[in-house]
Formats: sequence, C-alpha cells, structure tokens
Amino acid sequence: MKRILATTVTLAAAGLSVFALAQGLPKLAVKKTYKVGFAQTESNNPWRLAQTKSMQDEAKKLGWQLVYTDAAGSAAKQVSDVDSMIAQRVDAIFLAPREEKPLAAAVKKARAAGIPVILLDRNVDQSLAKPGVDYVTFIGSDFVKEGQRAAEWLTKKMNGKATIIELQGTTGSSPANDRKAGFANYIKKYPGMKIVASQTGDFARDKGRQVMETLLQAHPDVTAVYAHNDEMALGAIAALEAAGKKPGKDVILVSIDGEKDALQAIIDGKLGATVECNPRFGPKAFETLQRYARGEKIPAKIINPDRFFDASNAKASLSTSY
Ligand code: GYE
Repeated sequence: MKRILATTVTLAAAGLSVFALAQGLPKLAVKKTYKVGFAQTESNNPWRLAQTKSMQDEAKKLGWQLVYTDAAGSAAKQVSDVDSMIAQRVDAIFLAPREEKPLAAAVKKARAAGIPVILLDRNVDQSLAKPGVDYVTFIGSDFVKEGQRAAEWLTKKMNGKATIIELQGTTGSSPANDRKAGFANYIKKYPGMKIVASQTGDFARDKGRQVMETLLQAHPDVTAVYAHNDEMALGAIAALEAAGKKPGKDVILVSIDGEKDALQAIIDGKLGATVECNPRFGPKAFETLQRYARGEKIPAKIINPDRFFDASNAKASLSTSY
C-alpha cells in the first residue's frame, strides 16, 4: 500500500496523471477547430469515394482543416502517409487501415508522438495494438455479422444446397478476414453449402472479374457466388455473362456494401442481395473526436448499424445510395 502511494505521488510530481498512464492515450485539448488527418487506403470504388466525401463534407461543415492522403492501395504508402501527418503535427488522425498488421505499427508511432488515432472502417491486429491504449476506438461495421447475414440469405435462397465460389477482399484486411469467418461459420451447419474455391479479388471490380473468369474454368458447375464487396460481385457478373451464364438464374450472387450499381444489379435481377456496409463516417467520426477531447469515456468499438438490400427494397433505396 505504502509503495503504491509512493508511486502515485512520484508520478503526480512528474506531472503525469495515473489515469493517463493507465489509459495510455494522448490527450486532446478542447478547441473550436482542429487540424486532423484522414489517411484513406485507396479511391478505386464508390464506397471509398463516398467515405472520403463524407469526411470532407463534415470537416467543411465544422470549419476544421483536413489533411487528406490516399495510399492508392499500398500499405507501405499508408504507413508513410501517417508519418507525414505526424511530422505536420496534426491534432488527431483518422485512419482507414488497409491491412491489419502493417498499420498497427503506424498507430503506435502516432500514439508515441502524442497524436490520438481513431480507426475508421477497418481494424488493426488486436494482438499488436489495442483500443483505449494505442488508439481511441474503432468505428465501423460488424464484418463477422455481415458475412453471417450474407450466408443466411444465400442458404435460404439455395435451400441449403450450393456450389459456392468466394471472392475475398484485400488479403490481410479486417473486413476480408471477418467476412470470410462469419460466412464460413454460418454455413458449416449446412453440409450442402460447399465453398469449392476462395480467392482474393482485392475488393476491386476488374480483379473480381479476372479471378471469376479463371475460377469458372475450374468450376463450371458453380451455382452461387459470395463476394466480400459489391464491386467484385459486379466483376463476377461480367465474367459469368461472358461465359454464357445467366447471373441471378444459373448462378445466384450475394455481396456486401450496398452501392448504387449493386442496387441497380438487384433491380435488373442479376445480383440477389447485398448486406449494407455504411461508408458515411463523417458525422460520427468528428463527433467522437470531440467527445474524446471533452474527456468522455469512449467505447473500444462503435458499431454502425447496417441495413440489408434485396429485390424487396432495392428500388426504394436507389436514390439515396452512393
Ligand atoms: O466493403 C470495400 C472497401 O473496409 C469496409 O473496403 C471497407 C471495405 C468495403 O474497399 O468496398
């Protein structure tokens, strides 16, 4: 007891609050406006563009300065983007980490430099960096649940029997890892639901098309496709059509995101369903940072609620989609 007391006193004398040490997070002063960084991972799809726009719109609305970088699909570039934000002494960093492992180190570097980080839409490896210690919080969707909802819809639609090709997102990214796990975990109760091939299409439309083209040759008996995002599903639809198959009839497709082109594909009868993954982070991200500055307790995860789109509501949702 005596020793604990002595330690506390010593720390207090050194100007360090015990609380801040236990939390490990840099403090943020309450100010009217901030200069914040947003380290985007890439800009090659409507989801990313909608996310960036939402961040820019909110910064403008609040009159904050936004230092924006685009890693163009390279984890190494994103690490150096964070470095340059640290060098520019931004007040805080919003980071959409491309891959779980390499960006964990960037998070720790920012923290060591006294800059709080909020993770947006993707997570980092939880054994390497922790919420409340290395970064403030993760704001985004529950990817495991998204995969599970896609599986649930497909299992029902296929009456528990399907020969499935899975198009995975970016290797090493948290949505790819978790969407795969959520789907696999659900279908394991249904022995008729079989994944015969699973490969990455890097969350990109054309890569999805190319991978589907190759996989179709090895598995011409495919009856279903599970794509980790809409862009790859749209690529797969193109590959199926090029091979003379009718998407939506010969092969049933399900994906994730809820972008405008996907809703249109549902209306056209080519895509079966898509689980929403909301990209509009701006208001929630900036508000969370302000709450953090005020000293409010921020949960380790802030989960966005996601809707579900199929033939019953795609048309009604089209005009507000991205
Ligand atoms: O589904 C995809 C994007 O990280 C949740 O990344 C995000 C995913 C989204 O490129 O389209």
